[in-house]
Amino acid sequence: MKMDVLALFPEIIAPALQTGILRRIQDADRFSINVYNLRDWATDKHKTVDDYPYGGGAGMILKPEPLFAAVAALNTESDAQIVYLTPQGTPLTQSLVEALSLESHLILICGRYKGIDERVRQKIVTTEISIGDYVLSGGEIAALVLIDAIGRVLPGALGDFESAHEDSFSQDLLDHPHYTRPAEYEGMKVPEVLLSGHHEKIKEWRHAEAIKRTAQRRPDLLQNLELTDEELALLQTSENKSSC
Ligand code: 9D3
Repeated sequence: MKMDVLALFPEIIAPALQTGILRRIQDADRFSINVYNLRDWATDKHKTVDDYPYGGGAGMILKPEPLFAAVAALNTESDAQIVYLTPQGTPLTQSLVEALSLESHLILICGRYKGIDERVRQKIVTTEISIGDYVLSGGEIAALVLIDAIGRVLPGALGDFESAHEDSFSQDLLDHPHYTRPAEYEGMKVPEVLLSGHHEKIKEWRHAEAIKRTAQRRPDLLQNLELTDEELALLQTSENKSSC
């Protein structure tokens, strides 16, 4: 996967690329990413990248020329998906992350101010993505979210332990509770089953906790799943409806 990022504040993005999984997959040549300052494609002596909106109103708009020039310079094979991060985009999901991770070349455009000139969207943007219904001050942090999510699903990103650990159904559920030593902390005990060494029982307990927690906090996630009778029975007991 090759990725190019166009931003007015590249310094928000660059340091995060030198940490953890993102650093590892770049070192392993699984992922090649470069972050560019859109100002590098401004043509006047003041390096202007924005201008006033036609029709008036507050806020500035990113000019078309630097964006067209930057994408032309970076999309040399003409095979890149051009992704614009915008509150008006398709909400980001794990399946969209997985689909994008199969692309060979992504060019991310991070907006600032009121956004970009509409003609850039019409002519060169192929995909518009939002990371959720809240207001950020620009696209850089949204791009970082997308980069991080894509990076960790690329081949070789997760160690054997991490990838083997995920069993088939746990992917669509919230996590079960986790504990580490000590077995008792200030009177709070780790559930007995986890200390038992009984792997089948532990697996069942974790699955049950994941189902209950998902029902409690994110019932919308269960709508898409076909629950077994045993799983449905877990959700009937009244204690799950109030506590947790
Ligand atoms: C308050 C101004 N908004 C009027 C409807 C427009 C607006 C423009 C630009 C709001 C935020 C932004 C900057 N945000 C992004 O560039 C952005 C974003 C976001 O704010 N939320 C979720 N996903 C994304 S992706 C890019």
